[in-house]
Amino acid sequence: MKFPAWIPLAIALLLALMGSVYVVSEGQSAIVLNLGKVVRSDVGPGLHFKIPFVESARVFDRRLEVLDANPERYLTSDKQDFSLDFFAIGRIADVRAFYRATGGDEEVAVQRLAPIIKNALTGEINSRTLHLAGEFVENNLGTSIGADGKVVARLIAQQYSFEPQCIVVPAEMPVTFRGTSTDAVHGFVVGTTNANVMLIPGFVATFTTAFPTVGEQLMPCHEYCGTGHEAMWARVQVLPRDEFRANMVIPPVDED
Ligand SMILES: [Cu+2]
Repeated sequence: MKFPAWIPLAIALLLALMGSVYVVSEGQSAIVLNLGKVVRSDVGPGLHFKIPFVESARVFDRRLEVLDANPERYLTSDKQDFSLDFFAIGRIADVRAFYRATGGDEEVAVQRLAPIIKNALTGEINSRTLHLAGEFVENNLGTSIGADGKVVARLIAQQYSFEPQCIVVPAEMPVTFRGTSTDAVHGFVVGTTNANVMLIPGFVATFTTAFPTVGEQLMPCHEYCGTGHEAMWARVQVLPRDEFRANMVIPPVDED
């Protein structure tokens, strides 16, 4: 008996009609759900099959996407008015985890991520009481080595000086600066490094840099902050690593 040629064609057509075929393009990744449960993930580009009716496929873009937040007016705890605007770039690293966390809805992901990013950016702190308790009390200023071995330099800017006046750092090691202002907006640059930040009341500015060479660098305020601005500067003393360790008199600070 001869097998009619139209039968396989008809079956293929039927399967396609029943939704058993799905396509994943370049830059995308898919998961297959069986009655709502993830049964296959990380399905790469190509033509794929699934069980009709029971299984469904969700395709996600894995390319970089931009999260653009709307500018928001922001009042710090000491009633300074700022407008905060930011964007973030990211992509879905784990499609299965993304689906579990958001139900596959990118809008949900944005709603969850935006406040986390915003909090990290604002790092709110009360500039009127920061000298009384917490990270920026006087004996916590300057350089310290944390329990994790990382070097942190904390400073405060105020009209018209930096506290401390001299920051001692080790050469050839990452140093994280954490600074804030108690009054006006100040700025600071460190000598010839790429360190250049604004110190704004109510916010903690933080950056990490390294000093390749031993020696002294000037750290002037570079944002006009009032009549005494010209005289507002501090120094960064870069010591050889061993000498720095030997000179550390400030006890390690507990981060909490
Ligand atoms: Cu200034």
